[in-house]
Amino acid sequence: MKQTIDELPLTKAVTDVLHQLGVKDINPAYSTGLAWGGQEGCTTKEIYSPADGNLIASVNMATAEDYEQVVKQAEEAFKVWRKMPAPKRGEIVRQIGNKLREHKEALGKLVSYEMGKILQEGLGEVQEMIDICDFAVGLSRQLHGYTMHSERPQHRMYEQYHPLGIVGVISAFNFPVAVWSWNAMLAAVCGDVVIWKPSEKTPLTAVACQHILREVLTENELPEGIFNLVIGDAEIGSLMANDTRIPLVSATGSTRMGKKVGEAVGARLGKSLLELGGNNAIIITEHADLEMALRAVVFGAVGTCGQRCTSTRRLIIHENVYEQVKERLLKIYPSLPIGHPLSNTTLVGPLIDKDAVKAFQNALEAVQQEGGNLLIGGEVLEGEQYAIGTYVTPAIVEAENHYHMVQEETFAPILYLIKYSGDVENAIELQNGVKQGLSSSIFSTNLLETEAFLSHWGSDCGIANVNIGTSGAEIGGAFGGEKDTGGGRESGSDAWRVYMRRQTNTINYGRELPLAQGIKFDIMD
Ligand code: UN1
Repeated sequence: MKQTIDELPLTKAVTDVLHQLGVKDINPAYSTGLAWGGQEGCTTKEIYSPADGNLIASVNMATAEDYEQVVKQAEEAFKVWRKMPAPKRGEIVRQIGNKLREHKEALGKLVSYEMGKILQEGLGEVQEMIDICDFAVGLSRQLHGYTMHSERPQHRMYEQYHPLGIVGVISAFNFPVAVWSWNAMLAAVCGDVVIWKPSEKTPLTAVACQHILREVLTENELPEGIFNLVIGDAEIGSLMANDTRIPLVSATGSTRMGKKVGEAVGARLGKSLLELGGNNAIIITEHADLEMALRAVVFGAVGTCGQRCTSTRRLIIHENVYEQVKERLLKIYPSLPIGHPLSNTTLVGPLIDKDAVKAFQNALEAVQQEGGNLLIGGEVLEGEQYAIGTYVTPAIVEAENHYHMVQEETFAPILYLIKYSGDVENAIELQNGVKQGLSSSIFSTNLLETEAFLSHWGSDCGIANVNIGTSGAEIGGAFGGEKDTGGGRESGSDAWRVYMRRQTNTINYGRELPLAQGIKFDIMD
């Protein structure tokens, strides 16, 4: 009988997973889909798990020459891929979705072990990949534009969407594979080829995905260069941002990184799709179902150890229920099981690395200096199980919205409690009173409050939810946000349009050549 993860020592389970997913002790710097490559003598980076500090495997880092090889291959592949009918490209994506289903358990475990999110969330991340594949398959039979009526007789107007070319995808450590798939699967059905630069902190899950893709590419006798992977540092990201051969760069990560990418891509008039920092709030009004709200708050604040861009960072609570909410949270937080992310009982895993722990501690120190009141948490756990130094206790701080630290996105489990009085408009003002604009939500059973929150003077975020937390969006909706979040939209709805170029076509099926706007321009000869 097969042993489950609970019966196996956790590290042994991971060894099996690496084997199943084709991750070697040392992995090459790039892949063009079928072949792997990289220069001799390049730098090698060792990847350690934030869960237990063990070396998982190493990767070679790509050089500028490696990058060049990949771009050349991608350019060639685009010429072939764009000619394949979109539903046929969809068929390839369907097969990728099926392979992901086969490898869901293994890839989910690797995501969990390399990134540190708990297994349930690792599996959820792979499920998002499967879901976007399904979405993209259906989309491959649509990719539709409008038709318009011409003012001229016997004329027809319509618009169509054509593939763009190479799409560069720069992804972050916190969703090491799902965000790439949102971009790559849509881009693929749109007829684009993709070059993926994963986070330097989590390249092994990317290597695993590349092996999964490779099976599909081989079975379908597809050429090199459709799905490419380049493992490298910020230098590779900068090459992509400045490269005129890459018409669209999609980048997920910090606002600081996004501004650099956006500036470089903008300077060459390329397109960028930016999905950057969030500073997401949940409003709890006096009409909220508090038990429901609390579940959403805790998942939003401590899920992924506060390292989702949609994590709940601020809780804006009406003064009439403030003490009650605070008391309940102070009861729940000490009971949260913190531990190895692959253990079935854990709800809070580690932070990604010690730098993140430092940032967590620094933020807590700074906010207290500003007047914040640390109610619970903020410790770095010690002892054999936590020896690696990446485990922290999630913190709750009473604070004011204008504090410098509250205005910042600290990628860690810190929840700021902010009190409001009066009506919901005051809460909305606080919610909107930050630079970022990704996700937001309100808990209330009062229609007047919830509709105000959703109105044109309500939440200014890309995502606004009612009686649902800020994190855990489904792939069917467009995902992204306003202001410092970068304005890009990925994933569902009509986000696919950014991966294509738009063309307006006017066709004359008559024997006259009337000009638009009634202009007369008769040539006498
Ligand atoms: C991210 O953190 O970059 O809504 C993406 C969510 C997930 C995606 C988060 N579906 O929390």
